[in-house]
Amino acid sequence: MDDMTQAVDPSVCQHGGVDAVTELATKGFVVLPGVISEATTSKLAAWLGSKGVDSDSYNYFPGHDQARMPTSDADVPWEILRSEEIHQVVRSLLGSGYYMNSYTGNTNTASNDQPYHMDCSHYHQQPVRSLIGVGPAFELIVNVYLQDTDERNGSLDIIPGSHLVADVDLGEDGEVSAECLARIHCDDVHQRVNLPRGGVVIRDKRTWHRGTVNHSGAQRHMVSIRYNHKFFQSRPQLFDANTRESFSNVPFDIKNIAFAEAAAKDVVGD
Ligand SMILES: O=C(O)CCC(=O)C(=O)O
Repeated sequence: MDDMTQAVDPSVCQHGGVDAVTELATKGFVVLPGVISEATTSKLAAWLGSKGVDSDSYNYFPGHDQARMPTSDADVPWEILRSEEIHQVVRSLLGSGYYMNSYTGNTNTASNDQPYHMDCSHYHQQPVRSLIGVGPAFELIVNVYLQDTDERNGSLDIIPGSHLVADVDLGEDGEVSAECLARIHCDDVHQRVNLPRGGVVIRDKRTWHRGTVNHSGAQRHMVSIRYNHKFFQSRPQLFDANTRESFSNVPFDIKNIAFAEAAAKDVVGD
């Protein structure tokens, strides 16, 4: 019932003439330029730059590092968490009752491209996928660039439509085999996502992608927030107690948000 009352007509999710929901469902990602203000992006970039990265928590190569995001009311980027442009799209794919299951950042100073990878596995094993396909989207990642981002400083590289490829071999860490990449003519179809600061990429977590080398000599910051379908198991996301009121009007379910005094915090998402 709540799915019906909160349903969004996908056709209203237009962004610069692009039907965002169709793009996300068919290509596995959608690009929404100019969503988040300069005030928010520069404040958050400065905050992340002042904290340093969790260099024990890198993805594939040092320099593709996880960054802790602010959890205090004054520093949480509420504009990103509440953005109706973002949530219209997320709601259209995941329905009502979805929630934020990871709240983190990626700081890139890398001198290597990551391998193309999936951030998760498919729901079904290969024999079942070959019968009924890959199934529905259940996890979406919202990435926000906090500075102008392109080939110079490590923009994302994504393979359109790859979330729907049922016949995929993944390594231990989700890396896609060379044979699978060749089969879909990766060199011809891959796409660099270059965007001015404040641009948003919403991607199905299954879409093959990689972080790329940063030649700029400066840190490249990117927000990475994961929203999950309500059927997916949640895990606690810890914020400072002073955010309790601000969380009362976010457009997603807060069943897994936990509030704690600042001293007790120790979580990094993925
Ligand atoms: O930080 C980056 O450039 C990309 C990070 C990413 O997408 C990943 O680690 O899966």
